[in-house]
Formats: sequence, structure tokens, C-alpha cells
Amino acid sequence: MAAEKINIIGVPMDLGQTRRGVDMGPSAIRYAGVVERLENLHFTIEDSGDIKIGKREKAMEEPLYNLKNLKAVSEASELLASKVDEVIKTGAFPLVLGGDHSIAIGTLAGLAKNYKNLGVIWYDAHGDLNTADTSPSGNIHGMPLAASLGIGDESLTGIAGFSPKIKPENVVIIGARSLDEGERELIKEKGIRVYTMHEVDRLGMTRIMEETIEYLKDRTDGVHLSLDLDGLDPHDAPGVGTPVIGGISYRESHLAMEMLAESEMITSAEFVEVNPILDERNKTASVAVALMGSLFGEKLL
Ligand code: EXY
Ligand code: MN
Ligand code: MN
Ligand code: MN
Repeated sequence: MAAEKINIIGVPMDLGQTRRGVDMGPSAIRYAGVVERLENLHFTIEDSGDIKIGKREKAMEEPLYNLKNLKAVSEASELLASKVDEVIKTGAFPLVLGGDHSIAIGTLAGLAKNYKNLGVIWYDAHGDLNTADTSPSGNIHGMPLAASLGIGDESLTGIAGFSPKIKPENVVIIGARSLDEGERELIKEKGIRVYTMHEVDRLGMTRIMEETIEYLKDRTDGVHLSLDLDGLDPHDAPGVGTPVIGGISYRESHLAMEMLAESEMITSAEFVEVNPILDERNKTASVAVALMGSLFGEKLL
């Protein structure tokens, strides 16, 4: 990791989906010891506290279009984008704690102000490539990757005043096993590189990470890891709002983080969708912290 300072930004966002509790994700991750874990690796940690999140719309206030809590999500995205931009300019590594995955819209907006060719590793059971037109739910946490590619409603694509934030050829999705029809079409149309669970089983995580690192290394000027805990199997990470069976194991995930640490390629990260209400004794937050340890270079010997 090039940066010696890590700046933690909490985003207690739960408006990108409908289940309660994911707003407590940043607290649960802090409680699981993120600061101590990274200080042990000799990083200087600054905790910026939490971004302010607006109110959930009542059902009767919902606009007719298929984007729940659009106003509050886009306002929080603007705040987060500014904060991430500010942190990068101090030379620190931005480590964003979610919150539901809609927060990636703001994270990527802030990052894209600083990187012309930002790479993104999207570790997730889902593609998060929906728009209001293709989404079966209207939940914005199913849309952040599309929005960052400049696809979808202007209130989401236009955060920080420019679009797109990233290029499809700079994205690698790992762990996908639940994709909607519109997402499949978009993946084909844009030629996005996806390692589904089929490839995880068939190639193994070692080869997937080797290929991902090789693929992103020369074409990008920074690489963001957007890790949705539902990318892991629900057995290992039960505290998530949209679990999908048959996911990436805890061990495979550690290996992936260790290989990213060795690559020294990652310039920012976010860990999202930790929902302590649905969790078992803070297991999922603890898994997130353990994976952060590996990502930042923790070794047994
Ligand atoms: N594809 C489904 C939807 O758009 O509603 C489910 C999305 C879940 C998104 C999670 C966070 O990664
Ligand atoms: Mn996601
Ligand atoms: Mn997901
Ligand atoms: Mn290991």
C-alpha cells in the first residue's frame, strides 16, 4: 500500500434498499476493531466520522419513477464525493464503510475527480448494473455500477457535475451469481469483464486474481476495491440484506485480499452492506475487518 495514512469515512446509508439496519454497518465495523487492526499494521488512522444521511421517503411521497429515496441518496452521494476527494488530496487512502452499496455512487464520483483511468474491482453477488428502467425493485443499491458508468437517471450519473466516472473496460466484477436481464444485456453490450461463481469454481481464486491484476495493471492509474459482503457466501457473511447462496468463501476472499496487497495496486476501498440486525454476533463486520487486515498487508509470519 503506497499511502501510510488511512482515512476512514463512515456512510450510515440505508435508503438504497428497504431493509432496516444497514445504517448501523459503520458502527458495527468500528466495534469489530477496524482502527486497532490497521494501527497494528503501522498505518496512521484518521476516522472522519460519518456522512450525514437524509430521511426515508414515506410510501405516499415516493415519486412515480422507479428510484426509491432518490433525493436523499443523491444528496448523500454529493457529500461523500466531496469528502473522498478531500481525503485523496491529503495523500491518505480513503477507506469507506457502508451502508448499502448505493454509496459507491458518491465514492466513485470523489475518486474519479482524481483518476482519469480509475480501475474498479466489484466484489459482489450482484452486478449493480440496473437503471430505473431495468430494476425489479427500484432500490438504488442495485444501480451504482451503472450510474458510475454514466447509465441511468441524471440525478445519479451527474454527481459531482460530470459523467461518466469510469470506463467499462476498467471494471472487473467478481463473484456474480444473481443478474437481472437488463444487467446481462449491459454486460454484453459494454464488454464488462465478469468472473461469475462458475469461473470462481472452475479457475479458482488464484487465477482470477492473477488475471484481474494483469488486466488492470497497465490500463489504470488507480484501482478501487468495492467489496459488497454479499459477494461472500451467506454462511461466512450472514449479516447482509440480499444474501445469495453459493458465494465466495472466507478463505478465497482472504486469498483475494492478500494477492491485492501483494500487487500494491489498490488506491481506495469500500466495504458495504454489513447489516448488524441480520448478523450473528457481529460476524459479518468481523469478517470485513479481517479482510481489511489482509488487504492492508497483514501476514501470519
Ligand atoms: N438486482 C436486484 C435489484 O436491482 O433489485 C438486487 C440488487 C441487490 C444489490 C446488492 C447490493 O448488491
Ligand atoms: Mn452490491
Ligand atoms: Mn450485492
Ligand atoms: Mn492466506
